[in-house]
Amino acid sequence: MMKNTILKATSLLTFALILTISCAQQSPDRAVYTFDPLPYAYNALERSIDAQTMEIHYDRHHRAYFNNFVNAIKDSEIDGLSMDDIFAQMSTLPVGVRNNAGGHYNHTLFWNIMSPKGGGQPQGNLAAAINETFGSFDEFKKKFEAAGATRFGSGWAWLSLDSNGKLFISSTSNQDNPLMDVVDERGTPILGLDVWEHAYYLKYQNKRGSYMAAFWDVVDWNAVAERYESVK
Ligand code: MN3
Repeated sequence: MMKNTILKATSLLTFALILTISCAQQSPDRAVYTFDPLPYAYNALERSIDAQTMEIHYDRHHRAYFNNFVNAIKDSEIDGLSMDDIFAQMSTLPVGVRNNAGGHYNHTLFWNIMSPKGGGQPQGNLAAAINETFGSFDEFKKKFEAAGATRFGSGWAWLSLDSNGKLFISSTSNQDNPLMDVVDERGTPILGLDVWEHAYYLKYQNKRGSYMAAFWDVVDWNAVAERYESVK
């Protein structure tokens, strides 16, 4: 009788332990990956980026990166981690994850730092930090455009904050970004420009410089400043 009770108690305890472990593995704040709607119409940035390019870029290129990313990590150990945590261990992951995780994150950032109400100049703390780091807004733009122009082949130009909260400009190849542990200059990007030919070829053909110059007319400096304040 006594033995039976102990056995019952033991199996109840084992059951409770298994339940606890399986609950812990499915953490309630598990990150969810989403392919968010474009925050404006395809033709909203027409003065710099034509509607057909926007549609193909968002609905085909970005959507493919997103789908491939989700499929590549499905049921793996990193499924559910935040993008930041995935980028921090990029060097240990397959190249397919690197390209598609980067492709998804980079494009999401890109859409959200542009707006039909964009253009002009940054204000406040961000403007002060840009002036202090690069000398002036015009000098900053020159250096940023140079980073995009000298990126051979496909990649991105970035304005990021390093771990000391200091601004820096860099460029990365393919779909890499400054959050990845595989890049030389690491930080948190607050502004990014896609310099892949698919981002500009229909309107600008091979004139990457003209595309980069036109980009400033649609940069949403309020959105960039918000990112700056939240990272700083
Ligand atoms: Mn792209």
